[in-house]
Amino acid sequence: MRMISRTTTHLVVATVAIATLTQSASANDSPKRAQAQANFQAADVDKNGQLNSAEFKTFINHNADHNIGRASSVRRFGMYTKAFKEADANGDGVVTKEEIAAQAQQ
Ligand SMILES: [Ca+2]
Ligand SMILES: [Ca+2]
Repeated sequence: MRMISRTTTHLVVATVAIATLTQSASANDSPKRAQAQANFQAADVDKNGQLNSAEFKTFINHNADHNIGRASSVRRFGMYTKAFKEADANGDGVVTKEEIAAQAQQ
């Protein structure tokens, strides 16, 4: 009887620990996503909702400042053009929010 109650206690503790971990992971993720959106707005100088290559470079630099995704590596190695081509999924020369969101989910 005593064994059973101890096992149950352990299970409850483990479940709470997992729930806490999951919550903190999403809590960390959400402000970064909000920051990335703010960076997109700030980088989109002409406010057309899309980033051309110059605006995209600004976007990467803002993201690197906030340690978002691979931006700091892109900035360190100066790989803006490569990153821009990767983000521009349909190759029309501008990067939309949707294209960035799709890339972030990969
Ligand atoms: Ca723009
Ligand atoms: Ca595009």
